[in-house]
Amino acid sequence: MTILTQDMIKEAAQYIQSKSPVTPQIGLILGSGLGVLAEHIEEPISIAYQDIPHFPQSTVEGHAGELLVGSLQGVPVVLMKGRFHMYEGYGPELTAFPVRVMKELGVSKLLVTNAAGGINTSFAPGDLMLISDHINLTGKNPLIGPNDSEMGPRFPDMSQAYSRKLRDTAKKVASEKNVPLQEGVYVGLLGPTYETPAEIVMLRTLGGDAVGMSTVSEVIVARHAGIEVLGISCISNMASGILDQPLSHHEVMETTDRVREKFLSLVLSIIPEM
Ligand code: R1P
Repeated sequence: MTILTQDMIKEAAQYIQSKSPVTPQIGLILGSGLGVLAEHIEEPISIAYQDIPHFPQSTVEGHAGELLVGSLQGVPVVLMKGRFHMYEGYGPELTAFPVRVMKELGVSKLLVTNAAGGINTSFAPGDLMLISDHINLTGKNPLIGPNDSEMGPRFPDMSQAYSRKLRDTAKKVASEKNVPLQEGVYVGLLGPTYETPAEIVMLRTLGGDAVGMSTVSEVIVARHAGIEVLGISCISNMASGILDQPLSHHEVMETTDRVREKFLSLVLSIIPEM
């Protein structure tokens, strides 16, 4: 476990502030293959993760390892083109370190996105799913260890981990833009293996609609820090055992590329309404 101190958070934030004068209101984390949104940032300042003090490095295809500060539809934002996963060898607190830095930069709302396998058999690859809630089955929690009460409470409330208000806004925008939007529960696992068919049956029985290997740590830290969260999954494939075909990250990337216009249309319209 890495103990992340206020000093480390401040050092990272100060480095970013030294590159850009923008005070971001919204933070965005772009999942596998969903980095296309970064192309729409106005007057972007791009910072490589490797240059930011204490930031981990992105090692997964489809995660560029680049932080952008600028504005989206006129709203000041900080955007992560690529995230960190525990299967890369990082502890949960490190995967969520950027959320702490976002808070220090002034962020009050977070939009998390990910590529996820569809567990709900009424879903289809290419669907977008509003995350209504999550089940953390990683066996890890980024808040393990001493609690710094200046950062947040020892026992954070998770009863509305994904803000109902922001979900209502997303649903309203999706209907105005005629973008079909599923809604469901995201199950976070450790990875990096995809699930077995038996595991998918179990996850469906537990109430999961989509499954992935990210997001839950980021959302836990965001809620600890008092940041409101909106989450959108791109159903990149049907989970194991539903279709008679093997799963691959290649397919995940292909699907996220195919839905890019729909994803962009939805997210770009949601941002000014958040
Ligand atoms: C597997 O194909 C990868 O895609 C998803 C899974 O979590 C895993 O990392 O990536 P994101 O959750 O980062 O979108």
